[in-house]
Amino acid sequence: MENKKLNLPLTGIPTFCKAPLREDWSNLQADVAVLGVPFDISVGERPGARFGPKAIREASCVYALSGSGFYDHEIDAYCMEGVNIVDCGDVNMSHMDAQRCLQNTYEAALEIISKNPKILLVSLGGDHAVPIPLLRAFKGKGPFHVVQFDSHLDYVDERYGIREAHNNTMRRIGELDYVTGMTAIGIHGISSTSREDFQKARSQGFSIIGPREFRRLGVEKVVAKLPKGGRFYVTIDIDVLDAPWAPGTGLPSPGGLDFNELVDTLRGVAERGEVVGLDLCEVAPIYDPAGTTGWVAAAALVDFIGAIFRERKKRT
Ligand SMILES: [Mn+2]
Repeated sequence: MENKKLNLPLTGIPTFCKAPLREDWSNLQADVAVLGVPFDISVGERPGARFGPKAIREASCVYALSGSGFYDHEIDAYCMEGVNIVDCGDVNMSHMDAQRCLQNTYEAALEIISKNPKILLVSLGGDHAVPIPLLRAFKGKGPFHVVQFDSHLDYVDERYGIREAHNNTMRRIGELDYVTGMTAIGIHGISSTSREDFQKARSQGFSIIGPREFRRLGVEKVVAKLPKGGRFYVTIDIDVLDAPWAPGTGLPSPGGLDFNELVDTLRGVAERGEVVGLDLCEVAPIYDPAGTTGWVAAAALVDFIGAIFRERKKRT
């Protein structure tokens, strides 16, 4: 009897897409480095996003890579064909010290992208404060435009003396001199960000598109608002999706985008320019007994990574 190990989704160690685990980041020799950031100390409401990386990785095992990718008949292409992924494991979390966790996140991201300059860093949050240290680590990768998919604008400057929580993210990112512009897509519902902060964001050139405007324009015209041939960092807060799509999150948000709207826009971003990095945050599986949110997040990431490398191939 043949004793070859079957690489089935339900067997083995659940790394992202069952990619090899690499704990030595000095020479990764891959296209994509996946990094988990199980941090959820910055939320003011419901924690649980620390379990996000595990939930996304577990769901992603259904996309265990064989090298040939996955056929998508609607675009007649193999998603992820030839894309070489490694899973770098998780950032060290010191559960008594939020600042140290964010510092560790910065150092981990910096180590991966400085030692592997061509690699695409894909980070799995964690709450949405995680992009603050991530984007600081991208200082050598600028200039670029940040595209945010989110229900909330996360543009609060300071509240109760707190400046680096998950509702301060875009404010802090906008302060980086190598971030040349920002576009927020899907912002909806009653927000934690005030009218004054929305006005301030717009006055600083932050383009904000809610779901109603998104649907009025359609994906193509939304994408056309991004700089053509630009370089993009993409941050996805899973609560950009309508609440039934992503119940496993701290602040489920009715009135959001549906899955195809998110994925089609991500494909559009990949087509529009060069994606230099991305993260997906706020998956909190403890609120989602059906486990759907991790699956939705994994599917969106696999589709987006596939689109990025498909477009890169077309450009070369
Ligand atoms: Mn957010």
